[in-house]
This record gives sequence, C-alpha cells and structure tokens, in this order.
Amino acid sequence: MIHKSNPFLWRVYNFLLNISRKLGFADFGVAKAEPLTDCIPRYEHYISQGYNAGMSYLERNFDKRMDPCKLYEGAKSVLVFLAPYSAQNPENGIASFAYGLDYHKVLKDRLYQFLAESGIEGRPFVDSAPIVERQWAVRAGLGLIGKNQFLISPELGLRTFIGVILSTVPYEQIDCPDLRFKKSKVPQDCGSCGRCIAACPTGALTEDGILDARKCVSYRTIESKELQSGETAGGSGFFFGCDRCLNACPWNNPQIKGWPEFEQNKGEIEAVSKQEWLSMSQEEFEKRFGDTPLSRPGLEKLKNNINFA
Ligand code: B12
Ligand code: SF4
Ligand code: SF4
Repeated sequence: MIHKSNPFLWRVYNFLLNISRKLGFADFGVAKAEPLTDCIPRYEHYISQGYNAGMSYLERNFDKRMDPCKLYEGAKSVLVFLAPYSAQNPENGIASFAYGLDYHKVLKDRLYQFLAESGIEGRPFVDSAPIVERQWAVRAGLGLIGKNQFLISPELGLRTFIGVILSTVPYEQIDCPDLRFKKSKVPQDCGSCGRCIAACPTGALTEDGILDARKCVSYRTIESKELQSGETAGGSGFFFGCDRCLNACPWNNPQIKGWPEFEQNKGEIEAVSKQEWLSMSQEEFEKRFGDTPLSRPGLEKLKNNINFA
C-alpha cells in the first residue's frame, strides 16, 4: 500500500484539496501532465469538419493544445478546479453563466490565491490558452463529458466553470489512494439518454457526438463576428448564449449554490425588458454590464440578436 510506505503522498493531495475548499472551489482533482494522445483523432475531426466555425484560434497551437508540457515548460501535473454557478435560468433570453461577473477574472484571481497559499510553482489558465479544459477535468477525476459536451460532475451537475493550473510538482508526489478512488467513482458516459440532443433548438449536437458551433446558438449570439440572420436562435428565444442542452440534462443539479459573484446581476438582468435593451445607450450598457460576460459580444450585437431571436 502506497500510503503506508509513504504517508507524505496522502498529505500533499489533502493539503491542496483543503486549500481549494477554503477558497470556495466545489471540487478539485489532479492529472499527470502528458500528451492527450487519445484526444487527437476527435480534435482533428472537429477541425476538419469545420465545427469550430469562425473560431480560427482553435486551429492554432495544436502541439501545445495536445501537450501541456509544450505550453508550460516543466509542467508535471495538471490541477483542475470547479467553480459552481447555480443561477437557475427561466430561459428568458440570457444564459445563466452571464448573471454575474465575467468568470475569467474571478477564477484566475482565485487560482493565483491558490498558488500563493499552497506555495507550489505553477501557472493558472482559464479559457484563453490552448488547453482542452474539459478533457483535463475528466482526467483529473472531476466528471464525464456528456453528449451535450459539458463536463458533468455527478455531484455538482453541469453549472461549473473550469480553472486549470499547470504545475511543476510531479504528479507522482500528489497521486494517492484518495485521488484514485475519486477517479474510479466517475461514470464513463451517459448511456442511452439523448435528452440534450432532442432539446437543442438548432440540431447543433451532431451524429458524431460533437458540437457544431456553426449551428450552436451560444456561438451565434456571442462569438460570431457576423451580425446575425434569422437563423440565430432557432426559435429558442435566447439572445445571449443558450442553456437548452444544459437544462435538459438529468444530471443538472438545482440544489448547488453558486459563487455569489456569478449571480450578482441576476435580478438586474432579469428586470431589463427587450425594449429596454434595444433602447439602451452604450454608456449605460458599459456602466451596468461592462464587467459581465454580456460585454463580450457588445451592445450592438446584443440588439441585433434580440431583433432576430
Ligand atoms: C470554444 C468554446 C466554446 C464554443 C465551442 C464549444 C465546443 N464544444 O467546441 C461555444 C461558443 C459554442 C461555447 C459554448 C459554451 N461554452 Co464554451 N468554451 C470554449 C473553449 C474556449 C474551448 C473549447 C474547445 O476547445 N472546443 C473544441 C472541442 C473539440 O473541444 P471540447 O469540446 O472540449 O472536446 C474535447 C474533449 O472534451 C473531448 N470530448 C468531447 N466530447 C467527448 C465525448 C466523449 C465520449 C469523449 C470520450 C471525449 C469527448 O474531445 C475533444 C478533444 O478532442 C472552452 C475553454 C477551454 N479552453 O477548454 C470553453 C468551455 C468549454 N465553455 C464553457 C461554457 C460554460 C460554455 C456555455 C455553457 C456558455 C453558454 N451557456 O452559452 C456554452 C455551452 C455549449 C455546449 N453545449 O458545450 C465551459 C464549460 C464548463 C463545463 N462544465 O463543461 C468552458 C470549459 C469554459 C470554462 N473555463 O469554464 N464554448
Ligand atoms: S448551447 Fe443550445 S444551441 Fe448549443 S448545443 Fe446546447 S442546446 Fe444546442
Ligand atoms: S441530457 Fe442525457 S445524453 Fe445529454 S448529457 Fe445529459 S445525460 Fe447525457
């Protein structure tokens, strides 16, 4: 038994786990930093089919994306953190992840705090770097990937943001029976269910089990640089992001409490009528929603989305 021959191994994992909990993370896991060999065919297929739509950055840095050691020299372990956002979405047009502060900054600040408190060497990443975050979350034992492409945590559900730290601490120094037990408990897949596929308003969840961003309402209303045509929301009523395949999933857990930062604007956002969005000035938009994810597409695109939703 590893823990008897080297009790230190238990302590490193539990020490890090405790700091992650203290900082409010709802789950934490660790994987060995190594090439994502089993991910390559799927990723290549995704790009070759054009499923990445206009997000050409997903075609770049392939080597780094498939191998964290090429992204951060000396990386030996991948620490993965889940931050819950639980605002339930009455499907009134705006996806629930946008009801508070932009998660990139909130999460990154917290990951820097983790580095400071744990004293380990590493670099935090949230979204912006060539890292296949959901795949790392699976490898770290935090959940499975559903047919809707979400990282699904059996305990927390689907409303979680993922944060990653690439660290120089050898995985072997963190690996322990607790971590292995955690990994062994995660279900492999979602079986014969297909509710998310049926719920998707635009058929964006493809037969080959991948998401075609060209059809995804979330892509069309947030990321796409084009001002949209009538196909934007597939009649879903969403004009910023989309929660249909999330809400349809039986793993969705409405009991989970999200970080307050992620729902601090909920009431205010819900109170704005479509008419008010359409007549809002740029100045007012920036003042009220400049630090929320709504600022990513900007007011002009938001208004255009509303006109076509
Ligand atoms: C680009 C992007 C998007 C694009 C494209 C999404 C896509 N599926 O490709 C768009 C704009 C559509 C989007 C939408 C959303 N996104 Co987004 N997005 C990203 C980003 C920046 C990159 C994702 C990526 O690399 N895509 C390329 C594809 C090929 O990679 P992938 O989907 O991860 O799939 C890989 C593996 O996971 C694996 N895999 C996938 N499916 C399966 C299935 C099986 C069985 C197996 C074995 C493997 C496997 O294979 C692929 C690699 O080869 C990530 C952050 C990051 N750096 O990872 C956030 C991220 C995935 N998004 C996130 C969120 C919250 C959303 C939205 C919910 C926002 C909203 N409400 O509108 C929606 C959800 C839509 C959905 N159903 O996935 C979260 C997801 C959190 C979670 N718990 O899953 C992330 C991780 C950001 C974060 N840091 O929290 N997103
Ligand atoms: S986010 Fe909406 S449009 Fe995109 S795959 Fe899910 S249900 Fe379909
Ligand atoms: S709705 Fe069903 S098929 Fe889709 S992700 Fe959830 S469990 Fe899997």
